[in-house]
Formats: sequence, structure tokens, C-alpha cells
Amino acid sequence: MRAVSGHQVGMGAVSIETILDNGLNGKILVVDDRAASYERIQTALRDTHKVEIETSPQEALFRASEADYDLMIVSLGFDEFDALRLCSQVRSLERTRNLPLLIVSEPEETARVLRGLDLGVNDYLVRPLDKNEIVARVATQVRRKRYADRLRMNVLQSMELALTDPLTGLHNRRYMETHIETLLEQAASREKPLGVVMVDIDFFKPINDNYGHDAGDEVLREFAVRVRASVRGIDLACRFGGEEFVIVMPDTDLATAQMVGERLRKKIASTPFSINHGQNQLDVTISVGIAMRENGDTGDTVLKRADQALYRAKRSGRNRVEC
Ligand code: GH3
Ligand code: MG
Ligand code: MG
Ligand code: MG
Repeated sequence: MRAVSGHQVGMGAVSIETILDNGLNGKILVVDDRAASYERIQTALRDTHKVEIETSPQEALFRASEADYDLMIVSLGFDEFDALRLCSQVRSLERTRNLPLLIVSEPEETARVLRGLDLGVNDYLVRPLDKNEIVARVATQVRRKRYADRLRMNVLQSMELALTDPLTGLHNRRYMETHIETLLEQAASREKPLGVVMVDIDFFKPINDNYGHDAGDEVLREFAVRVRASVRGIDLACRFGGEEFVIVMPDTDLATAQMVGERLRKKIASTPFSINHGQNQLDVTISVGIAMRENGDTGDTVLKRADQALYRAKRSGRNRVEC
């Protein structure tokens, strides 16, 4: 079987609220191998949706997992293929499990329709197909899909917000405290080193006192930018408290952790911070304490040793790295 390229209808200028609420302009994949059948569906939907046709169920599954469709319409009348198998595959794949499914059946196929509904098919149409019914049922599914997507997005966003520090965009302490336990377990089971780098800005309170709280915030934001530029993707950088930051570095030995700490210290001390929207330049330094994972460590114990090293860095004059 050969894939037939779909007819596509331009979306035009439509407001997002219109798109969300009227169930129009859906991206729809029709899976059917008989031209007379899919052409009828295509004709009914072509003015209000972007319709693509696919004659091969295997291809359809592939396409649905690659692109974000709003609906898949599957005809039960496939000659050589169990269309319900396609439906159950769509439901079992991670990438497609939320894709709405609408099946098209013959009047005598009630048993298969019921099986389809059991498999998680969302709705069905019975031949002969009525144009208005196609349009109405498709709109319902497209609308539902968009509400579900929006809901999922909101949930993800609020989870993200609860774990992010709003000032710097770094992870917050809560995120770090749960995540460090996982990283420690992984490091222990793989017998790999793990470094914890704790950083505190030196004499930060005078910055607030002399230049104002907003200037202090600017320093914190710029500091986070420099931290991000200094760590790898697998490192976990977080704002631990007011002007205190922690970087957890998996697969990192002491020499490397010291190098990272030293590089960050230099990066802060060597380039002044711009505050009050560029009006003033401020020299800032940091003190850094490093601890390495030991057997039996919890997040608390390794963070405590990093904090003690940080305290030594402060005591011995600041703007330095201790471990
Ligand atoms: P040290 O070198 O010993 O670390 O001295 P320090 O002044 O940096 O330490 P201290 O702990 O006395 O002061 C930290 C200050 O950080 C006090 C607090 O008001 C300020 N701070 C905490 N969170 C924020 C914030 O979100 N924004 C600003 N602007 N200041 C903050
Ligand atoms: Mg302090
Ligand atoms: Mg400080
Ligand atoms: Mg502090």
C-alpha cells in the first residue's frame, strides 16, 4: 500500500480563543484504504480542518507518533488489516496515547464498535455518513483534545513553577532536596563520584544597603546567568537560599569540582556586575565550599559538609574555594 499525500487547507488568521473553543482547524489524519470512503470524509471536513489521508495503518501509526494530530479517523472496513489493532496500538504508544480516535463502521459492525470503545476509541460514525454528523462529531473531539492539551500544559507549568526560583529561573531548594537523593543513589549504585559545590556571595548585605534591594536582585540574576554558563547539562544548579547557591555535579571527582568552583570564582571576581540598569558597576566576589559524596551520605549530610567548607572559605578571608 502506498501513502497518499493529504489535501491540506490553510488555517488563515484565527484567534487562539476561536481555535480553542469551536473545535475547528483541527489537524486530522484519516486512515482508510478505499477512495470512495475517505473522499467523503475529506469533502465534509476540508473547509474547516486540515485533513490528511493515509492508506497504510503502519504508516498511520508512524505519522501519528511523529506529528501532533488533533484526531485520527479510522475506517473499520480495511481489506487486509484489523483497524482495531491500529486503535489499540495508538492507545499503547506513549507518543499517541492521548490522540482522540474516531472509528467509521458499517451498520452491521456493532460488535466491533463496542470492542473499539473498550479499547479506548472516543466516538464512532456509522455509514452511510451524514456530512453534518461528521462535522459535529469531529468538532467535539478536536475541542476535547485542545482542552485536554491545555489542562496538561497548565499542570506541567504549575509543577514547573513550584520547583523554580522566580528571581533567577534556577531550580529552587525544594527541587534540589528531592533530586539530590536520586543523584546520590545513582552515584552510589554506579560507584561514581559526585561533587557538591556550595556558593555564597560575599558581603551581599552591604550591596542591598548601599544600592537598594533591586540592585541586589540584579546581582542575583546576573550571578545565575554566570552559574548557568559554568555548568554542564547534567549538573543541578539551584538557588539554595537568599544569596546562596548549590551545584550538584554527578560523575565529578574532587579535582574537577575544585576546577569548576575556581572557574566560577574567577568568572565572578574578574567581571564587575552592572546594576541600576547599567548606571553602576560593582565588584562582587563569592566564597565556595566543596564536598564529595561519601558512602552512606544523604542529601543533608553531604550538604552539611559543603556548608562547613564554605564556612572555612569565609573564615579564611572570602573570595576563595575550600574543600
Ligand atoms: P557574607 O560574606 O558573610 O556572606 O556576608 P553577607 O552580607 O553576604 O551575608 P548575610 O547573610 O549577612 O546577608 C545576606 C543578605 O542577602 C541578607 C538578605 O537581606 C539578602 N537577601 C536574601 N534574599 C534576597 C533577595 O532575594 N534579594 C535581595 N536583594 N537580597 C536578598
Ligand atoms: Mg551569611
Ligand atoms: Mg553572603
Ligand atoms: Mg548567606
